[in-house]
Amino acid sequence: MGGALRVSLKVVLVAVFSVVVTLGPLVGIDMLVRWVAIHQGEGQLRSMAETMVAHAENILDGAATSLGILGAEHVETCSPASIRRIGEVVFTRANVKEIGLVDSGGRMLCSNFGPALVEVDVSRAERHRATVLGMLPTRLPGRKALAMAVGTDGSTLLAMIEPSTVLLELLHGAARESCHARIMLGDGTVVGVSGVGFETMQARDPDIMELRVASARYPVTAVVAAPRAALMQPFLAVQSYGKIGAGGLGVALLVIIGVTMRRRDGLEAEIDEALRAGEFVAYYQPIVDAATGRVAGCEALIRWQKPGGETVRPDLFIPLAESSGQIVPMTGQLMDRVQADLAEVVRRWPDVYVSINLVAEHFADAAIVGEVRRRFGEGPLRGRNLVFEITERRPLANIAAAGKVVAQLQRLGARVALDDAGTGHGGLAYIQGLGMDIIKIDRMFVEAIGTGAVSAPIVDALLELADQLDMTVVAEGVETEEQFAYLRARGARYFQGFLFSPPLPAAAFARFVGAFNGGSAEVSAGATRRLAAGTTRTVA
Ligand code: G
Ligand code: G
Ligand code: MN
Repeated sequence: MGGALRVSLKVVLVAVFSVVVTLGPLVGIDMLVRWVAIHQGEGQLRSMAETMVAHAENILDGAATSLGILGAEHVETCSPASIRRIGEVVFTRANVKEIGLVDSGGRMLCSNFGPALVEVDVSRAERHRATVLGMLPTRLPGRKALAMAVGTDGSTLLAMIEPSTVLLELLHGAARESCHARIMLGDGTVVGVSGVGFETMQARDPDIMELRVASARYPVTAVVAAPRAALMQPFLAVQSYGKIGAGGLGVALLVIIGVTMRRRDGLEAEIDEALRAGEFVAYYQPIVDAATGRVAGCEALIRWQKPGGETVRPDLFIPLAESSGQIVPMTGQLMDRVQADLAEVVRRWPDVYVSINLVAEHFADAAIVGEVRRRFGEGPLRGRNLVFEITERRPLANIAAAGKVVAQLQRLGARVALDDAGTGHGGLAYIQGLGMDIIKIDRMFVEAIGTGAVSAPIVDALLELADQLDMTVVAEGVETEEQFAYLRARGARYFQGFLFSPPLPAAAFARFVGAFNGGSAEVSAGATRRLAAGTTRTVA
């Protein structure tokens, strides 16, 4: 039941994860493009409104200047001379159409056009500090002007400005049909509009962005508004390409993750199946003793023997088995095999040992000690026929705990070897903290022998170290006579490598031992000759 629960939880997690992986980039790119478009649009609207306000201030400044000129000249009656003078000043200013004299009640009395014809009441206009602004009627029926007075105390001068000139036209092309801009007074009175009316625009699409910029000097505000959809318009292409890209990316990610997980899951399940079917077998690579010319032992190397006859090498499944924890039952089966495969060999040659690879997980607790005792307590293989290898390629979580496991294995008569010595960082710490018996020099360093260099300093250093610590050395990956001679000359005694033999199936290994250690006549003549030659060379 717990298993079923775990499976369905996994399915849910995978589903959620898939949705996130596929939709994540899509939503992300959409939000990003929208964000850029909105910010860019907002910036555009703001700069339009600022420009419009600056323009309106400019026009109002011009009118104020004209009023200032007349005020300085004390033009404050409706005399023919005053009216002529007003006419001259109006003529020089493009946007100001009329300047009139207003009485203390706020009514226009006369202007450059003569006596006032319509009732223009400044008190209906808006007062802002010293400035009065308002949309007031003109002498043309139905036409209003932006009226401006400065400092009205008592009778004063009033400038009538053509409102269309206050509004700077900034909407062009398609924007004229979809956007809205206006200049208005502080009380909301509209001076001029460009583009479509605000209500019209809002009726079409209520999702609108609006920006207002108010003048600091006059009661004038510019309003610019646009539908958000119109702001997105220039980004639609970017957005759709982005969506296609992001969608593709999401799907590709999902496929990659899916394939990897399936392959992993698949391989994990396959390994389970193979464990049940007993498809993991051991090959044995001889380790020879150059001092005696005999086989001292071997390393058990796991192979996956598939029913079809195919043999899979450990690099393809050991790493996964390690991370999935399957390495523990796998090593258990390997130990069962070893006991069965080598029983006969050990009966005839009781000193032959087998080296078994363990991983960090085995050294985390004492379970492995029980497993070894159970399998090797009765014989024929016993503790003294065993070596356990721990690689320094991958770190041990807890050296102190591992040291206890090592000590317990040693109490059963087994020895412990540092595998791949020199390739990792932990080597010396392992030797010191774990109390190892054997150093296996990695084939990487053995390979360096005789490739032009006169000496192989790491090999020399490892041999020296082993000598000082009274540890046994096994040289791995010995392939050439030259390597063998070099190592022999420096006191190495035990050798493993293709020069002597590749890993062999159990029966072939048994014959190999027979050939070297006496008994069988079936001899690997080459290997014997090589070993003998190496021995004599150093003895001589
Ligand atoms: O034999 P071969 O060169 O294919 O081995 C490749 C690697 O697999 C070697 O590093 C060897 O140590 C590792 N290996 C082989 N058999 C076992 C095993 O039974 N257990 C573990 N943990 N590693 C093994
Ligand atoms: O990492 P470990 O020492 O457990 O791995 C030993 C592996 O090295 C064996 O699986 C074997 O296939 C491989 N091997 C053994 N002898 C030689 C050799 O002489 N040359 C090469 N290239 N590989 C070897
Ligand atoms: Mn090994």
